[in-house]
Amino acid sequence: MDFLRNLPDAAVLTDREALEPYLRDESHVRGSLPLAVVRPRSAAALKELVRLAKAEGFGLVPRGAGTGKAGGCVPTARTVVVDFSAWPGDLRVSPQDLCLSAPASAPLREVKAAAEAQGLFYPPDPNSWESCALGGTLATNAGGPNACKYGVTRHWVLSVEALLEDGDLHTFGISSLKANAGPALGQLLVGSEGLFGFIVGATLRLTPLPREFATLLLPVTRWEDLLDLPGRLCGAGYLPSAFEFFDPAVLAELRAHGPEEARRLPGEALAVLEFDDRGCTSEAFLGGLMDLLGPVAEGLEIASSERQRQGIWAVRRMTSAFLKERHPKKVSEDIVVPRSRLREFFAGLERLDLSSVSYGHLGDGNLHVNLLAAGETEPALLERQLMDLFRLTLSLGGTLSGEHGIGLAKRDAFLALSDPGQIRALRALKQALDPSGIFNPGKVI
Ligand code: 2HG
Ligand code: ZN
Repeated sequence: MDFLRNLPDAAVLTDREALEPYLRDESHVRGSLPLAVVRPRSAAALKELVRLAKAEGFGLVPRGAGTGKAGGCVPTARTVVVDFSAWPGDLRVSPQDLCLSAPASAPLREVKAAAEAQGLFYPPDPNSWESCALGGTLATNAGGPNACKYGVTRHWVLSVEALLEDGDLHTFGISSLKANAGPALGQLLVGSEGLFGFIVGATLRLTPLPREFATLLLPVTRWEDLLDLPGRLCGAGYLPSAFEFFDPAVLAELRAHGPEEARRLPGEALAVLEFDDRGCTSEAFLGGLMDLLGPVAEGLEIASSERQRQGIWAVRRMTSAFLKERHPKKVSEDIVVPRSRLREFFAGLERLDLSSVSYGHLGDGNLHVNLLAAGETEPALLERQLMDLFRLTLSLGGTLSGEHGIGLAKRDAFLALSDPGQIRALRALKQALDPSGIFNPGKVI
């Protein structure tokens, strides 16, 4: 790649062997071999990259730690991958402003730990939280179990610094929750999957660290009995910090082939609920909760030690990798339906011509519907099955993705099923903010 030879402050990789790992993320999508991978270390490197991309007609694909689930960071044809792992910057916590600033390269694990060291909490907790980079979570607007109470990444972003098509870095937002001088342009970049520019750093909102947890295992014999619970709990004034579930098929598989902790899990189906409000372990709180949950549960268990709590979470956290290992070609979805429509959703799913298993974030309606036999299903049929699943989801006021994004994996369905006005608006924004089409071409739209 001759034209990248004089790029300042950047490592440039062009060996096929070095490029191979960039062809994939954690989705089932595979990319095309990029022209090169660049690891920029300064604004000057980015400025020159943007200039070259326009002059030579190649696209730029942003990459954090490659843990995405929708193919947002896999290269399309004639692109250079911009790997932000060497992007410089300090991680700084400001307890007085209840915020933290960090570069895109910061591991999310370190972001969360830095907040905790000051008695503060950064809630977004995607399953990859121990291995992903902050930049990727910003680009994809990552979620996780805690979204049930705390929302997703965008709800914790105060400001972003981003590379725009002029080749310069620009900052949107300030270190305060109140910033109302014009529309929140930074929010347009969060979750944009790099369509309008690349986020290189951010200032994140923090909140006091919860220190009291009630973690409950709620087994049921008829798993549909779980489906009204998220709505009923919220209606009664209880907001869990997480409300996860395993349907009977996932639970049976975990119990039969999972780790030691999974073998002891009770019930035919199971929910894991966690509360983190002050007082959530008091008799008064738990008593009220039992009145609500008791009639549904077949023997509720409350984790009695931090060790037991961590054991429960370890099982939940390994479920995605565990299923992937057992069904390497499975396709996993990330749909959302409103809490109040969960029962209708699963009744509708049963009527569809597809065989699926589900687990995930029941408390906010974000369901990981998995088609385990996708590898053996004829591609046209698989596509039809996924479209049926998406149509059912949309008919109930839901959406195609709650936390993983659209990327390449869901682009065609997104284009086919979205309101045409939404797609027109997105295309107009793309044209205005990236007229040369250099940022993450071929993704989302
Ligand atoms: C989870 O909740 C992750 O475990 C991954 O979002 C889900 O693999 C998946 O589809
Ligand atoms: Zn998830």
